[in-house]
Amino acid sequence: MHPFQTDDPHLRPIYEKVLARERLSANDALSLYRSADILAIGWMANSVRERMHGDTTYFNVNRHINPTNVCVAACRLCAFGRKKDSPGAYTMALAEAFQTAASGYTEAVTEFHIVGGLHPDLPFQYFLDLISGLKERFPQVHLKAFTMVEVAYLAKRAKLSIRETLEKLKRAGVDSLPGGGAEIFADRVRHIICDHKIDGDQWLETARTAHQIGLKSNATMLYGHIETDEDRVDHLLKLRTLQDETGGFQTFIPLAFHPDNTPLEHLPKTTGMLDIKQIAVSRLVLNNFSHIKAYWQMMTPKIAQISLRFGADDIDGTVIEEKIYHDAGATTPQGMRRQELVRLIREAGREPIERDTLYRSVTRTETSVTVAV
Ligand code: V47
Repeated sequence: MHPFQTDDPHLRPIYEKVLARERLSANDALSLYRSADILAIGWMANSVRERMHGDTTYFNVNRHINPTNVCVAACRLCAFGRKKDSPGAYTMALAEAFQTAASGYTEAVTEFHIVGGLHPDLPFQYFLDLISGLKERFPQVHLKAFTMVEVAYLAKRAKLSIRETLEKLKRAGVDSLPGGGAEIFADRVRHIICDHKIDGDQWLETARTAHQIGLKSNATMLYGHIETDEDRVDHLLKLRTLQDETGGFQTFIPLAFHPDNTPLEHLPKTTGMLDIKQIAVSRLVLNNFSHIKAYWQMMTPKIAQISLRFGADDIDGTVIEEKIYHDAGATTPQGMRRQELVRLIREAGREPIERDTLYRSVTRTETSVTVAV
């Protein structure tokens, strides 16, 4: 590796810390956000990434299922949710959800990623039946289902505690939780972009409870709207603190805000510089997270590929049918073939490793799939 170089005096002390494997402070994180020396920041993030994973880059073969877009919340950040009787509102009957899961299904699929709106009428039993029905039909597929926001809403509607709700979901077959709904924890921002959601502390508390009962989860941060650098740093440090306590987060996924078709449509889109810097800052600040994911659907395959040399070690999966970003104007394909993901990773000079949701490597022979335990 070539030597570290920078003209930015604020980055030197951060470099010393990175070399010594010391944790970065809030001020260090702010200096990273405020520096334009993307190559120096990327050098540091890449060195941490290679220290942790070498050239290994993870991807998986997954399918997204969004059982309903009906949502009582009316978050300004969202183009996906609909009121119950609005045009375009849909709710899948259970049979339809099972059919969606089966369409395009091959033995290669190892994960269903299941998230949806906060439906005012669907009973908790619908979600339990959805999960147990999927488990029965696809027993080898990992069910990564329901964000902390959905779990908290289901608990409220079923008049159960968060713990009881999570326990019932786990018993029905939920294997882990995705990282959505975290947005930005700062109240000031949340009031504007997602006023109807649980607050940041409730999101963190729900994640804590999930981890305590043995469910792993991911974590996300939505950036590139009205948040400040300080808000982003606050968000990252809150996640780092909870991770110290539970160790239950697997992957951090920074999500770039897509404004089209949302009430915040007037905001500009994120730039390549910010997208790449966000990946690098995440890798450097979240030293207790094993994985940083460059979600190609959100970043575009081209930026996600470059991110693999700026701190990211995961590029997500085949997805098959993405709705949340495409309703908000994403122009990426709705799914990507396995070979195409492999090519993106190889051309970045990295080694593709297919993983399951728990980061165990998946090896394939022509007729069978084996997950190493
Ligand atoms: O929580 C919604 C975001 C999230 C918009 O855990 C938007 O592996 C940008 O969490 N522009 C859902 N973002 C997606 C998500 C996710 C995706 C991939 C993998 C994983 C994982 C999780 O999408 C929401 C919200 O933060 N979102 N609307 C929008 N207009």
